[in-house]
Amino acid sequence: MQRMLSGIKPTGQLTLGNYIGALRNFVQYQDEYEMIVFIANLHCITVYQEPKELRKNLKDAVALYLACGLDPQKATIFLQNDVYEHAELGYIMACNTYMGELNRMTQFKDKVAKNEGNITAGLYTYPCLMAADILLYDPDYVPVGDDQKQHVELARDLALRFNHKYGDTFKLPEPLAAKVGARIMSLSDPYHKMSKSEHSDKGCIYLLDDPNVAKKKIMSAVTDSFGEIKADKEKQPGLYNLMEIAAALTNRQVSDIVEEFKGQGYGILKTYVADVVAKELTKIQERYNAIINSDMINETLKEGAMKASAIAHRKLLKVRKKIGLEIR
Ligand code: ATP
Ligand code: LTN
Repeated sequence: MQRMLSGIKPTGQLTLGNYIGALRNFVQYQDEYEMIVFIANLHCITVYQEPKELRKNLKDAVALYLACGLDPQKATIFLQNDVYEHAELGYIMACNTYMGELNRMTQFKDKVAKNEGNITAGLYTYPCLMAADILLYDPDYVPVGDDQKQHVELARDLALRFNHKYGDTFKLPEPLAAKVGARIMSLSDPYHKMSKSEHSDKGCIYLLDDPNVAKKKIMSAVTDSFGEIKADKEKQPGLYNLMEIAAALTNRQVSDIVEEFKGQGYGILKTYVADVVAKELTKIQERYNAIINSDMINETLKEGAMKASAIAHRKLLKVRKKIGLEIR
């Protein structure tokens, strides 16, 4: 069975974008691949997080992973810092990465351009830790959204360089883009992705939003004044985004939804999308409520860390030996 690995960085509450672009696909992949997913808590702190809030977000993220259908019997689910090997290999990767390579990372450049101040060294070397997260497990595929593709490509370059310098050690990972919904857009500004780091809440649906609040957000989503239901992503990005959300959640094609609503008003389409989203959130939240105060979270993380550590430990030993760090 081929192996797949991905991480999610819950610096806030998980969104419908995370669900459609990532989580939901992981649930499908767990039947076809040996799936490893982790909560990238070390990545979260590259930007300051209020500790109490971070703890809540991390716990919610695990509960939501499970509520969305990830099954700890099938997938290995763990917290990044429970497996110490990530930090050590992250450091080793940083020693094999050129500053020029990190300077080219668009995500870092964007953050610097926004000039939010207090940019940390951790944020700069983030891609080295991400490379370690991946290379420790020799995955065949790394499913990520568009924004993370460049980081996976760097991991691949670093693996190649390491193999060349020290002999065959790492498998070269391939990024894998989601089929539908790789980029769900903000409801209030369809030119930007739906994101938890957005300033206004109106454009972003959270998985733990009250379903009625989510419905209202959909009903007031920005569309256009053409007044015609068509699948035109360029000219009618808001409308297209709504149809893409519904298509992803119902396993339909956008063209199929266009056929159904052609000639009708936007309001009717929005009501349909709002109902689809509210139904999905209700289903997820029912399971979340059953999980959040149960032992399932601790058990899942303990079991997951044990399984992941066994793989990561073997790989790190090999790396230490290849570099010449081991003298026993
Ligand atoms: P931020 O929203 O703060 O920029 P993020 O949501 O991209 O962060 P993660 O929580 O690590 O950061 O994202 C987890 C996964 O969800 C990634 O693979 C990411 O590409 C995907 N994802 C995030 N937002 C969207 C979106 N709007 N549409 C589709 N996929 C998304
Ligand atoms: N950088 C990613 C989260 C992440 C990740 C990984 C994804 C950290 N390590 C390894 C895939 C593989 C993000 O911000 N979404």
